[in-house]
Amino acid sequence: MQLIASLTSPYARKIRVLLLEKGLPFAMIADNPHEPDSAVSKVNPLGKVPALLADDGRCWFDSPVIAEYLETLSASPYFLPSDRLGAVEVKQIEALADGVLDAGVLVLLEGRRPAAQQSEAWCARHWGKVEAGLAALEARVAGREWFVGGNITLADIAVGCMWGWLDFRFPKAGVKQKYPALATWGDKILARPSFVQTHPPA
Ligand SMILES: N[C@@H](CCC(=O)N[C@@H](CS)C(=O)NCC(=O)O)C(=O)O
Repeated sequence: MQLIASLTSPYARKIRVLLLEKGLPFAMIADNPHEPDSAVSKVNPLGKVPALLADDGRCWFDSPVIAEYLETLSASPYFLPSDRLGAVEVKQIEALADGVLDAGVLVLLEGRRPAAQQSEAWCARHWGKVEAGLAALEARVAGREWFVGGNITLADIAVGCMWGWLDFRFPKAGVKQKYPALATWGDKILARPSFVQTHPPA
């Protein structure tokens, strides 16, 4: 398998963590999706990382789809519960974590536009989604070891990648102080070898 990914993408990190946790061998093709001639634009019409080139020649994107695809391979441990409702619950948390990222990415990119073109209202609107998502995740994880059930699932991996990315891109936002249950939980998941190995470069 080949994974087209950037080293800083939290969506790609989700897949790299899953591959490592499952012990599935893969070749990483480091790519910059923002370059016009990016490798990913040749296989994903949306031009976004990650994209997975499977051994049977198929190409999968985006990260929630790749995560589900990996569950179809005979590679334990599995990160979606076998009961379908439990799996939907996990996917709901994944969607929330990814949605926090989507909003955070919009704020990050807005901040890279020329100062005169930036909109404070736009940033406030999308940062509001980040805060609302974090508040919901804080309430969910308080007093729990894992987000769904008694074992690590895709929900935990998705939230862990989102939490690590916020610290990477918005270290001064104060989210660790504001969301202490998430912070304690985050310290634990980010210490797993699969997360340590995929830490974004400085
Ligand atoms: N929903 C997608 C989001 C992927 C995404 O936004 N990736 C970013 C990198 S973090 C990207 O490739 N951006 C390039 C672009 O938007 O052109 C997923 O979960 O895979």
